[in-house]
Amino acid sequence: MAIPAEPYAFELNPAAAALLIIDMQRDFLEPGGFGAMLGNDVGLLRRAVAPNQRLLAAWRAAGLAVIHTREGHRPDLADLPPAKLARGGGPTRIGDAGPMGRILVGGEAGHDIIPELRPLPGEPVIDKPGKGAFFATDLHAILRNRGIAQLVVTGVTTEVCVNTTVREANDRGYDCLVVADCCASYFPEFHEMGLRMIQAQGGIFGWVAPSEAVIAGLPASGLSKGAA
Ligand code: C5J
Repeated sequence: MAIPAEPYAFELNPAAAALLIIDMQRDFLEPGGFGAMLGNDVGLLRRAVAPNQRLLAAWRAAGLAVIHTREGHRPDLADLPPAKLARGGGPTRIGDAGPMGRILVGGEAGHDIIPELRPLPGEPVIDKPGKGAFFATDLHAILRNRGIAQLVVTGVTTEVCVNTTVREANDRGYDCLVVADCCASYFPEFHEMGLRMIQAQGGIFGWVAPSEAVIAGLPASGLSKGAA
């Protein structure tokens, strides 16, 4: 099915496609989380919640593969590079105690995916220590083992973990379709530029489309049941 997209239509092969939802975590999206403690307006990120819910429901109804990611670190912070810990220079750091537990630490409430997009059993959750979902994770192996060649990518933030992951995926040979209204940033101008960078130069990193175009392009039901 050809999905209208920029810079040109994306040929979706449902049996070889996965929905990859990046870092829709409480620490980034909820008041009291890491993002908010850094002074960001989480309302800007929450704009992507309802579109993600609609796309996820349609994707699941079609029986296609879903993968979620979470950015975070071990409780002992052994996988946290000192440079990442120090970055920002402010008083609030990864591993510090916050209203939702230790910031960006696995097992803490803030590290979890928001309840609106809770993963179902059988949907892999990739825990990643970096911005890209391929760095220091088994995502590439999971995708290859399932015959996935196309990634429909959503999540936060557009210019950081979404863009980094799409670039990593592109270099590994995946075709990426980024869903514009299912991504968001604390900085609207970075969101716009992040999307433009992906589709520039004939789709140098991939394609961009709105969620309604993706939903309209999904098969009626159950094409690849068991693939997720
Ligand atoms: C950030 C992310 N922005 N998921 N993480 O630090 O984009």
